[in-house]
Amino acid sequence: MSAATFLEPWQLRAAFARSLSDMYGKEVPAYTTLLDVSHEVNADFVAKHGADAERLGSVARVTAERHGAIRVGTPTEMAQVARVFGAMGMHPVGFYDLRDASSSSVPVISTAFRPIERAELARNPFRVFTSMLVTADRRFFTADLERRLESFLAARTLFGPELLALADRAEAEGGLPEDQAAQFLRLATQAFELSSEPVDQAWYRELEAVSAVAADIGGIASTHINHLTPRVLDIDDLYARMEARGITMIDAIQGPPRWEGPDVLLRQTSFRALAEPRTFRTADGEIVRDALRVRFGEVEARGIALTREGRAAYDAAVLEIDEKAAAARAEDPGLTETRRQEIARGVWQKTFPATETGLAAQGLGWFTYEVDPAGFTPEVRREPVVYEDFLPRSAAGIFQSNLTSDGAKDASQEGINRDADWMSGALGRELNDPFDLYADQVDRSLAGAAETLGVDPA
Ligand code: OOG
Ligand code: NI
Repeated sequence: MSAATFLEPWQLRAAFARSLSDMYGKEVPAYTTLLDVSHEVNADFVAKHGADAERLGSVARVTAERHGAIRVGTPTEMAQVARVFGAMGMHPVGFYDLRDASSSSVPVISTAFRPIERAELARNPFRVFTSMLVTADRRFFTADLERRLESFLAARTLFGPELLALADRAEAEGGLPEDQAAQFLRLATQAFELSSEPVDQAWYRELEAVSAVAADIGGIASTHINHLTPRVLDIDDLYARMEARGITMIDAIQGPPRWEGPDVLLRQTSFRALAEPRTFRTADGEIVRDALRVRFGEVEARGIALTREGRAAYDAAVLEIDEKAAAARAEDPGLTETRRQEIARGVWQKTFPATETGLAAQGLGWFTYEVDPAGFTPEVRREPVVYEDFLPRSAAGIFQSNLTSDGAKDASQEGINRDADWMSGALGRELNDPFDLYADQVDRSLAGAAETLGVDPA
């Protein structure tokens, strides 16, 4: 018997990412275009910048890397999805509340399922941004609508018993034999296919009037992958190339501005959701064909992970850019995106040091330390830690920029409290804190380096 007859969680994760990508490429042809352009951008960037280009990940890892986004309706569904991803060595990390993320808001809270160990990330970093509807939030849903949503959601099954049983077995036994792995992957992929079942038109439209995201989640009896996002080494280049191909991108690249210093956190952009044919059942039972714009294409560039101090500086910089842009807009209502970017760059230059050494010295970014014992005197190399997570405000921007309508939010109502503890309870699992994971990675590298050098890490 060969070793391939048993698949470990990372092999399930890698195979699932490929299977999902193949399925999504068939469903959304524009995704394939995005992959082609991403490959071109990465190849050209490496050709131009040589070894430096791969400082934040080898071109092989970056080009194969994806994140997905899915949306579910209830804590029960959330706990089930956690079991499916748990089988693949993907654990919930971080809590995102998108109900209040600046001016754009959507009625969901989210976490990301991803590998958490450095070695596991290196094997395959696939991650999935997972959102769940907050039906109890009165700013979005009346008590009556909440009740009807809850009964609709309670009556559907997103993940069948066979899939969940295989997931539990994989998690308990550290993988699955080949035939069960194949079945697990088939069922898991199927769970995220776009269903061809007719959508109840009146119900979908009623929810859509409140929030298009609520309709996408609670208006249909199944779920689907919303987008799969490739990673690029130069997102500004990608943006320009997509526009040159006639694909209209959203107005801005979300996250930090382009500037001369090191890339931090995450920069993302997307193209507007495409019209996809769907069938609806009308109130008189008639089946009609129509189209929905829900699924879009997104791309991202990842930078250095920031410490808590670095993140606080980032959050303050984002607010300052908002204020400055608002003031500039008050003087000139036609403020261009280019001008806004200039404002952002100005704020960046005074917030962040222009070098990795500066980021490390000021304790703003995370770095690991490896000892290269090859030389006569061992050399300690500093390596940046890549940001593996998401940004709530960018996420809200990505959600919102692709919606056809703003929906209706009743600001006179009180929201309902949802936090990381609540999410952890819903998942029935520990919710990892991203800062703790980065700190742990750094501590381990320091301990390893100290051991190699034979010194006390303190
Ligand atoms: C998720 C939007 C957020 C990201 O990369 O920040 C997101 C969604 O549309 O379901 O994917
Ligand atoms: Ni995304």
